[in-house]
Amino acid sequence: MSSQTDPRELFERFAGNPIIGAADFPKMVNAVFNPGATEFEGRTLLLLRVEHRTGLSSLAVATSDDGLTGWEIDPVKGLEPDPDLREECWGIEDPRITRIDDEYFVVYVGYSAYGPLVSLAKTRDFVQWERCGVLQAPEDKDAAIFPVTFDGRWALIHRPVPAAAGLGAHIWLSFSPDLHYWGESQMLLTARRGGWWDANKVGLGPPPLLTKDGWLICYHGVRVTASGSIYRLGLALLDRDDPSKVLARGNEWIFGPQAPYEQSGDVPDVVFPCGWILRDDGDTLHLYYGAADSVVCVATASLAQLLSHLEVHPFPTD
Ligand code: M1P
Repeated sequence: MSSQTDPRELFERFAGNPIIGAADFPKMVNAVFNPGATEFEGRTLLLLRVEHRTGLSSLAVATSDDGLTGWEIDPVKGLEPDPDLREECWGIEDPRITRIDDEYFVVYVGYSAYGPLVSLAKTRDFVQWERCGVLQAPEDKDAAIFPVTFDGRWALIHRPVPAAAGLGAHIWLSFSPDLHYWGESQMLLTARRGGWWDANKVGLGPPPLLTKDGWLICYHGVRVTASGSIYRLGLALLDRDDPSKVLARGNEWIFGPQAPYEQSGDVPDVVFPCGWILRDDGDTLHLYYGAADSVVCVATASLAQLLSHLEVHPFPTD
């Protein structure tokens, strides 16, 4: 079985991809993709976006001992949209999990009748959930909180979309004293312009990862072409103590749709990660992503190599 990976790439696709698909569910569903990821009770836990045959999504849980094989869909754990909440009347999508001690802070997209928005729910067991409400009004998505506070303020990365066309969709940073009231909003990473691979639209992938060099960010950039959009991934680095300072940003994408399961599906040419896990050796990074808005996949990289890549790829001005 080929891993479909160019040996010069930083990420190596798992040869057993896709690791989870619609056929793994006892009930008929349309697609499974864009998983959040964490470690839970000694296993790898993925919080999967399950798109039902209504078109609306909910979140389900799958676990594995090694994070690669033997995935088991949990019949009980997960999060359903609350039918009484207008903020998620069209489903819930694309969860990012931040673990703080024994609590899991899940920032997800609520698909409201007024557009996609950013909501938070907390859990300790993925069965009982405490909904904490809307963090950012529509249109906003691709969000996650940092696992630490900065001068007593929580920090949220998110991606609002301006109402006016042509202004681009950029990654922002906001702060909160209490996870409820958000402000001090500022631009963090702009979508580039013109011919760049990440021109016009970018969005956060997994939650930021603290490394020896600062917070590592993986984001998606969207290139619009004559035959549709291409979703690829890039890297940036933020200051450890002040995440509003961008220390580095790669010029080149570091992962893009190449395998057949990424190039064809409900939305072709999409790789869309919402979770990653740094393994116990401190270097092996497992990136969990949705492929073509249809299936769940994993790719592996060396954290040291990702950081070296950022060292030799200067932050461009434009
Ligand atoms: O279809 C690709 C992705 O499109 C949207 O992402 P974004 O708004 O960041 O471009 C989301 O609907 C996402 O779920 C989807 O995978």
